[in-house]
Amino acid sequence: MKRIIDLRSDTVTKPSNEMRKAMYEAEVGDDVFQEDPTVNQLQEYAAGLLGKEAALFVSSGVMGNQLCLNVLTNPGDEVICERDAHIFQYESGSPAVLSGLQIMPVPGEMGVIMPEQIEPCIRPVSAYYMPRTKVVALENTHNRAGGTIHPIENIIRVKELVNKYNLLYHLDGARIWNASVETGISVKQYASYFDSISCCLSKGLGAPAGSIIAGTKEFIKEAFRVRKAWGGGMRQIGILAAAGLYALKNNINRLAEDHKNAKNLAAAIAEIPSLEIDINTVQTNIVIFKSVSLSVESVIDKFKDEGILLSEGKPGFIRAITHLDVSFEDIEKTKKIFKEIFS
Ligand code: TLP
Repeated sequence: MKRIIDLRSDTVTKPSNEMRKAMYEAEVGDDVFQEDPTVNQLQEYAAGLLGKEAALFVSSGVMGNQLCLNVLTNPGDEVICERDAHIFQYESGSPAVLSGLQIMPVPGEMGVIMPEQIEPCIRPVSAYYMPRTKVVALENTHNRAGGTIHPIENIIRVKELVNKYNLLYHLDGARIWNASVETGISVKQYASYFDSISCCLSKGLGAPAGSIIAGTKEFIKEAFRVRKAWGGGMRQIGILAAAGLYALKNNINRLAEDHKNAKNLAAAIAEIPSLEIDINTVQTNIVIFKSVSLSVESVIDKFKDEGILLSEGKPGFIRAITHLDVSFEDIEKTKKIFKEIFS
């Protein structure tokens, strides 16, 4: 059978044999009673890694972000985020549906929004006829911007603004591990500026499902309650938590390899005249580019015929993501196919 090189997302990773072994051997209990030892272990380990008082294992990145927003806000509040943020573009309008929130999207540069852009968007407290600004949410790394890393200096400057206006600060850190590995800044430091953080175990880290949210004990206690209300209370879920624990303990540092592979591929794309790529955005494991000669659909189809799967990054753009099931050799083969298709 022809080997498929799946670059559609880092969500497509499959659990390795070692991870499956950890899942098989996991001790389990009823997590709705908070009696699953493996879930409890994962939550404690993740809280320690992120430097937060407590953490909660949730089913997905969307659930993580939405639980955080729900707990931080009241209906009618407003959340400021970058216009291409996942919570605004790809979470099915959940801030409105699940929490009665309105989003104030701010157009950013490489996924970054500056305090100078955010400040004019903050509603005056005296304006009772306006929504109340409650949360500023950042995304790091930024998916739609191409896996870009949010500069720590700007995270700190936005934090100062958040403090000045008594707001709360959320991080969609679905790929915070990638940012940390690339910059050498610990996830603990990244998380330290935020009231809540959501991070995925099922992307580059290779777990089959699950995300972690973290914050104060009080915050997590309320998130635990809301998770149950939303039908997210699971039972002998230690089987999945074991995969998450394995991922956190074994698969973070190797993300550097994915970043090397992405840069290798991006450099080859940059040499093809009919393709446009901003090489500055290729900072971690995502490569976003545009074809001037072919539609997104036909590029995806042509690569599919060659056994290489790509996806649409944002309208008009094609996305390739590297991950632990994509090797150096796979990238070399992909580069060859690029040359053939676009020669
Ligand atoms: N991203 C997926 C798609 O939804 C686009 C992908 O293939 O990249 N935050 C960020 C920054 C994300 O990229 C994603 C998933 C999520 C949250 C949601 O995670 P899941 O899919 O676990 O709900």
